[in-house]
Amino acid sequence: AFFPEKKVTVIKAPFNGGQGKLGVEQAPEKLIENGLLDDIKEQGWRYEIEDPLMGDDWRAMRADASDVYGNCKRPHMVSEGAKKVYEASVRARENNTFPLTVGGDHAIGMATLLAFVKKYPDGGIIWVDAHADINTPTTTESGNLHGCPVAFAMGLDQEHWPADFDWIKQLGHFINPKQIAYIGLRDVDKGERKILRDLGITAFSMYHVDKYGINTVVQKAIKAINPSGKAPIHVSYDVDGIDPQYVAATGTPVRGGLSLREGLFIMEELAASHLLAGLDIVEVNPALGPTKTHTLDTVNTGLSISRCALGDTIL
Ligand code: NNH
Ligand code: MN
Ligand code: MN
Ligand code: MN
Repeated sequence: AFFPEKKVTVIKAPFNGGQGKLGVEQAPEKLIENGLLDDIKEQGWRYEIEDPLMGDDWRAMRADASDVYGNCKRPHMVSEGAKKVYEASVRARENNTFPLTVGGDHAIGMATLLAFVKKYPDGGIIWVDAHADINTPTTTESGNLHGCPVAFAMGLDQEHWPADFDWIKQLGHFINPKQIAYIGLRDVDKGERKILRDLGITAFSMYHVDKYGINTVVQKAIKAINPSGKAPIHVSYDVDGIDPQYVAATGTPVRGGLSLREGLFIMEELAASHLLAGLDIVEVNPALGPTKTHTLDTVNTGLSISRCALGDTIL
């Protein structure tokens, strides 16, 4: 077992610099308010909390209009936030606790992935998302760095990185295109499609979920990233992978997504495999629900993802 002590490190990442909409930074508190920590305890895990972004003036950083590099918006802010989440994530890995990182926007995914492969160079990664988040500073159309974390973690297009990201180059490791698989894609930019094709990255779009069913898709994804069947698996879960009918309170909803059950099945199956070794839950934005009910549904979906990850099957 990867976590003999059954201890979770909840890494709060109330970060919003990777995209344009305020409110996503409220998610860690909202999830905790609605029972995240009680759930963890009830499922037989102990926990500790890390709050690596505490104490910095993120509002001032966000307001700094000079923080632009080419197309990229707020590279300094994103780099600072990601570095702090990376360090907290490395500490959790060193202590062999289960890192549950709660965003915030998905820019912090570069941090959790890099900490994961530092500990487990041959680990597998599943990225659940409507989007591929593999834009580079060159391909990004929006300039939002939450659309780029996989490219940074893979070391793509380094010649065009803002200098703020030198710390990633200096780590001396990146993730390998063979060690990641996507589930849930349905809004992939042109430049991203080319990268996915050129690098031969395993990607299951909603078309594949419809065609094969979610069970087969999860089995295929596990096999692709973990041919030995023994490697640990980290999941970076953007809640917008699930359909907006269940997850309306998120910054870039895309229709035609995973059903709530399909979205939870992914985590149930990985928990049952005993290979799951870390989870990010990102892009819950409590400020964006059209009604309070929508916001609560979204928060509850985040909580369900966490419970499925840490639990065994019901029977
Ligand atoms: N691909 C778009 C971009 O790079 C959208 C990214 N938005 C996300 N990603 N929510 O998960 O801006
Ligand atoms: Mn997304
Ligand atoms: Mn994402
Ligand atoms: Mn079991």
